[in-house]
Amino acid sequence: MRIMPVLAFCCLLLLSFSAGASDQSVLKNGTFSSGGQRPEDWQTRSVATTGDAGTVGEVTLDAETYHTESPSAKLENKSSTEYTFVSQIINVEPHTPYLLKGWVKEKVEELGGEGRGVRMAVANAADGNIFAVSKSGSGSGDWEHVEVPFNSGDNDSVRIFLYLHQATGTAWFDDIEVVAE
Ligand SMILES: [Ca+2]
Repeated sequence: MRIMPVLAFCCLLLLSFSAGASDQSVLKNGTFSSGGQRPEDWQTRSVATTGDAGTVGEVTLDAETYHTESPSAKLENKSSTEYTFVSQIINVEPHTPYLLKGWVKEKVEELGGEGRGVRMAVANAADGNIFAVSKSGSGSGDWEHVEVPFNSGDNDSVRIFLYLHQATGTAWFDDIEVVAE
């Protein structure tokens, strides 16, 4: 008779402990609230993906369009050959399931030949090879919740990518988190 309450208490303790742990994002500045012109803790880059370089896109902080709090990260491409992204290397426990999640808004005007549009992705920190990715966004719409489950495998760090790939238009990202599951 006395075992049940003890077991129940232990279960509650375990539940509250794991709930606390999973609330803790290992990603920094996922709200993009730190930084002046550029988001702090994130690397930003835009490259032309064809020989005729032309223009390259840009990453700014958008104080007008955001999910819960100003600002968001705004990625813009002027041609459908550009690839613009923000990325951050985070520490993870090896062989652990994680969830990359956040909010994405897109206004894609034209997708290039091999364009993958708007995506959130997880890559090996060492070589940048992507091993988990969200579905491709290539339209226009309001804020949408996106989740990318992944397992860290042998990695003790991974690189998170938020990108607008070979598409003309704009992608906004906000409230990005990575939590252990
Ligand atoms: Ca924000």
